[in-house]
Amino acid sequence: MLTVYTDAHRLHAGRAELYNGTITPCFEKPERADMVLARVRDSALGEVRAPKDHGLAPVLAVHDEGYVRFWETAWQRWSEGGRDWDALPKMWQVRRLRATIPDHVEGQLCYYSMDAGTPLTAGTWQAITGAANVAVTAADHLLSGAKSAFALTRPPGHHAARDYCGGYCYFNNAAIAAERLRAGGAHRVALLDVDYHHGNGTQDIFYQRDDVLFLSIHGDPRTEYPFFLGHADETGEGAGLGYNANFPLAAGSSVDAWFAALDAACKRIEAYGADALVISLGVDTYEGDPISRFSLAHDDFLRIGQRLARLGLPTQFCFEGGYAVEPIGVNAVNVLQGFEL
Ligand code: Q9C
Ligand code: ZN
Repeated sequence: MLTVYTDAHRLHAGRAELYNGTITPCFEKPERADMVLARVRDSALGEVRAPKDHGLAPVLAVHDEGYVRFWETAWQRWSEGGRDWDALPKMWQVRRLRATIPDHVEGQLCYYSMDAGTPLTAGTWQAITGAANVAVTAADHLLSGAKSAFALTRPPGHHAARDYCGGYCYFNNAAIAAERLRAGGAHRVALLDVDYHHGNGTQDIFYQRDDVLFLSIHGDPRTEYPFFLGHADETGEGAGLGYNANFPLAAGSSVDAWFAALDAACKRIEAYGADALVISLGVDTYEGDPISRFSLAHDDFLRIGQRLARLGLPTQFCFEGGYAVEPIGVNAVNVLQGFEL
């Protein structure tokens, strides 16, 4: 399987997030992707290729223009006058506050954010445009006839909606890939999110569409982040009604319950008649993850790949979460190797 990867992700190295009431070192750090890349190489998964530069058009195909332009100049504006530390939002446009975009960079960061876990850093723009290029390059590989591709994207993307960031995500890499596949001729794309957290951003982007079926298996938002989306009764809207499927599982659910949900999701994908599959591949479902509460073991990740392969679809994996850094490479690459068994 081809892996698409760029070192540009290292330029995004946030210092801190607000977690559990304290300012804590970021869980989402460069070592994560470095570990996955090292495992890709050690396991001889296949070629590792740098992305092509596709410019902003594929990003603008799923994100709001003002949102994208904000990120382009945000660090420069934030650091003018000598701030050389990261920015974090600390206020949100909640119910009955006006959705008016402020002029000030800090106000804009608040407007475009959903949490205080997602810092603006000196290299955020380089990293997020790099990750988008990784996702698009992998999608193009499928469009040229490949059976599979691994987009080793960092930072992750699935919490990022059309016009907001959150959950360590800025541009929605998997959504960008799905849109690219659609534009390149795939009539129906299924996008399955197996990260521990609900893919609220991806759901938001495709909620009113029937050409991209979104499915997500995740910790029940009644107790788990992102809290405000990901319930089972969210089934799509308008033309998209019936094309969104959430499989929330209580925190602490068994591995058997998780695989039963995966099986149900796969059956939905089969019934849909997808031409291509995008997997939002988070491995924070691992039993040792520091911020999540499922209990998949190393070998379970092989089983995920095997089950997905049975769908027989051209499949792109986009890397998302996973915060137990030491085993992150084994867990992620096990999915890819299981797929190829
Ligand atoms: N202070 C992914 O796995 N935790 N994101 C709370 C807000 C957020 C996880 C942060 C967890 C996000 C891609
Ligand atoms: Zn996650």
